Amino acid sequence: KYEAVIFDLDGVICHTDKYHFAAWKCLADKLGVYFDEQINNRLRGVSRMESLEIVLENFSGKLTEQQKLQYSNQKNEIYCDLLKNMDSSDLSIEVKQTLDQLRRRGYLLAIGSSSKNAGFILKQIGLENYFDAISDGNNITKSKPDPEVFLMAAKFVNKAAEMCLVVEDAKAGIEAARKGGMDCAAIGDAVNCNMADYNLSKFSDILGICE
Ligand code: G16
Ligand code: MG
Repeated sequence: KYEAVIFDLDGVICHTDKYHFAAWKCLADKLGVYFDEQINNRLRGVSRMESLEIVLENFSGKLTEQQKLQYSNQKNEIYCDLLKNMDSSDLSIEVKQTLDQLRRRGYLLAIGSSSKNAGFILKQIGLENYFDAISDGNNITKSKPDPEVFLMAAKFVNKAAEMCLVVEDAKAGIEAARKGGMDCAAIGDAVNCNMADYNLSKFSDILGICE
C-alpha cells in the first residue's frame, strides 16, 4: 500500500526530550518562570519560537521580538551542547533493525522533523547519510500541525502523499500528516489522542503495516 515511510525524529527515531527539557528549564529559571515536564510535553513537534511562546505563558513581563530571538538562541545553545552527549547508543537496536528491514523490503525512508538540529542529531546517532531524504526545520516556513514538513519530505522522495506513511509521537504531527493527506501511525504519547490510522505499541510494529 505504501512506498515511502516518513519518520518524525525526536520521540520516534531517538529521544531528545530530556535535553529539550533541561535547556528550556535553564532558560525558564533565568527568567523566573515556572516550567515542568507537563509543559515540556506540550512542546513536542512544535517549532522553537512557538515553544518559547508556550514557555512564556507563565511570564508576566513583556519581551520584544528581538529579546525573544535572543532567548530562543540561548536555549538552542544549551540544547546543542547537551546534544554532544548523544552517540550511537542513542539509536536502539530495534529502531535500526526495523529501518534496515524496511529498506530491504524496498521502502524509501525519509525524515520529517520540525527541528533545525535534525542533521546534527542524525550525525550523533550514526544515521548521517542513511535516509533517502530529510525534510526538517530548515526547509519549511510553517511547522506542525501544518503539513508542509511532510509534503516536502514526500516531494523529496518523489512520492504522492497517498503513497507515504508518517510515523509520529506528537499530536501536532498526526494532525500535520492528516492535513497532508497521508496515513499516519502513532507511537508513544500520540497514541492517546486516538487520531492516527494505526497505533503502535513498539517501533517494530511498523513491519506489520509495511509488509
Ligand atoms: C522537535 C521537537 C520539538 C522542538 C522542535 C524544534 O520536533 O519535538 O520539541 O521544539 O523539534 O527543534 P529545534 O529547536 O531543534 O529546531 P520533531 O518534529 O522532530 O519531533
Ligand atoms: Mg516528535
